[in-house]
Amino acid sequence: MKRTRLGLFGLLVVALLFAAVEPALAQSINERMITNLNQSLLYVAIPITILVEAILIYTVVKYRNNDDPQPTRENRRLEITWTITTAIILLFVGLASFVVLANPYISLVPDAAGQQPQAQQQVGADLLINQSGATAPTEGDAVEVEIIAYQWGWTFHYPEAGVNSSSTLAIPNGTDVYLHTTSTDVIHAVHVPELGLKQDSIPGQYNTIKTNATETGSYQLYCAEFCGSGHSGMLANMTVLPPEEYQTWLDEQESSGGNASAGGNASSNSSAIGAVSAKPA
Ligand SMILES: [Cu+2]
Repeated sequence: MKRTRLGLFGLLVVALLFAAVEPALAQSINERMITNLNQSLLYVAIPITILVEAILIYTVVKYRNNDDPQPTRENRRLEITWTITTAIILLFVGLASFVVLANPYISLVPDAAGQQPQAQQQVGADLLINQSGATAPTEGDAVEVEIIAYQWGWTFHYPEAGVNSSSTLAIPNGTDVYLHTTSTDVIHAVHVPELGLKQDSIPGQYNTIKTNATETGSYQLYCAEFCGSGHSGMLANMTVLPPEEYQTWLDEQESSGGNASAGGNASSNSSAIGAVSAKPA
């Protein structure tokens, strides 16, 4: 049975090595973490699948003409081996998942009082530090956007600039962005699959997504919660711009008097449909 044990440990080592390999570039920190975790779990699952199927096929073929099958006798070493191996694998899966799930980019937990999203407090704290310290606010400062969902469209509100946009959610790349979402009627959900973003928009409360987009480009924003007959048209364009272009965009919205009434309906949102696909600039 020594060979079996060596084989099992060999497979485990190979799986963990694969898991340590850095995967391809992702468009955001959120997306990279999710993809990393998926790949890590896959690299663990594939060797296990192959091992189990191989033993199954081997057993079926070898004993296919056995009219008098005998039960397996106790084998303590084999039992200890598979118990420890399984424990290591489960620990790896549990720890890897926990590290990702507990990360603020994946699940931002509101504070205990439930009054204010933790993100807003963090941003507030950052601003205080910047104001009291010698350093002026930089381009690295976090950006906050309020995403208001309604039947059937979106309003993207930029509180610092006092700007509203209905068809485009623009953010700068390489910057922490907090998206606080709520709804004015029924439950909707913000979903940008290519950036690994998803959060429910619920009337009467704010849910916050923290993200940091690494690649510039245009991405499709969907409503991911069925919300009535206009649900399928509830789309918008999420654009990740270099910080200077983002500032220009914001100034343009400001000067053109970008406000909630500017095309805040389903038909104007549908104009974004053709314009969006992942095209890194
Ligand atoms: Cu919706």
